[in-house]
Amino acid sequence: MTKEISIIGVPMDLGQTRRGVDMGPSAIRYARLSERLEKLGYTVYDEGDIRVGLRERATADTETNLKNLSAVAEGNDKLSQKINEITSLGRFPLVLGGDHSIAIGTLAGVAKRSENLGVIWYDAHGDLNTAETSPSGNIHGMPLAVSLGMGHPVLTNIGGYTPKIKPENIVIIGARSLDEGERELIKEKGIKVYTMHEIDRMGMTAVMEETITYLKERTDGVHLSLDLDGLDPEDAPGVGTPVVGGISYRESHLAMEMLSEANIVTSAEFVEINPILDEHNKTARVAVALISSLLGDTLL
Ligand code: B3U
Ligand code: MN
Ligand code: MN
Repeated sequence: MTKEISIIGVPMDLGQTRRGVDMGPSAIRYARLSERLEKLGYTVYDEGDIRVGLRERATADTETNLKNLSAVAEGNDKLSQKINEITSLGRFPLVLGGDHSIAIGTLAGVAKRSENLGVIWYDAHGDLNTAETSPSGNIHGMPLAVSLGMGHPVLTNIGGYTPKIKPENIVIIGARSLDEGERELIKEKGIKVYTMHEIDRMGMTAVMEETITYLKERTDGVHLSLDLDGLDPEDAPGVGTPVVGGISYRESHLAMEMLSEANIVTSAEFVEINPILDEHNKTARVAVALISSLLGDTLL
């Protein structure tokens, strides 16, 4: 893996309705991300934050039920351009959220250089809703569907092409809150999912071994999209939509360490940290610890 990392903050809170998730990038930087990565031998370029527009006055787009559609699209467009600059320099893009709607821009950027991009979606949710199936109109519940080419064209066409990824190149890990439309889509498209049931039953070691083998066979790069609500709220309380019964801190570390050993991850994002809902920046510190493990920190 390249020893050059670019950090991009995306203070986006328009993909959902709770305030505070826009402070995620600051909280992660405050938890000493750059210092940790420099200690691991990386050259770190902090690219600062992408400028995100303002919350729109109307609660939802009048013709769809999508909240803050143009501002979310605009922020993601800027993000995808920034990612293109970074990958063209051969650096590893590390994106800090912000709510999960920013995966639309990250994937638009990273998938441009990849015929067969793999995606690990580490999340309590599927984020596979469209305007038609969404119970909330919140775009942070839609980025995986958008990246598959499903959803409003203003979102699916970000980066100037669609789709970004193929359903068979996705692995969802940690799911335990899926809407009806998402379940149907998972079955229809044959998306690989390890719910909490499989994690309990097989153990995280086997889940990650299978995931790594599966993605190695069919992809030419892997994007890790890690929503902190994939973890149990005991370990990561600072998230907007906590769901009980999640992945533990230890299991998450193991998953990151196994990905590091396999050396398959080519870009990553850590999202949904809400410092207002957090306890003394615990969730941001967890994110920094997981990022370090992903990027090669070993205990010895
Ligand atoms: N699936 C629900 C809830 C949700 C999705 N992502 C989060 N919450 N964080 C929705 O609104 O689409
Ligand atoms: Mn998510
Ligand atoms: Mn989630």
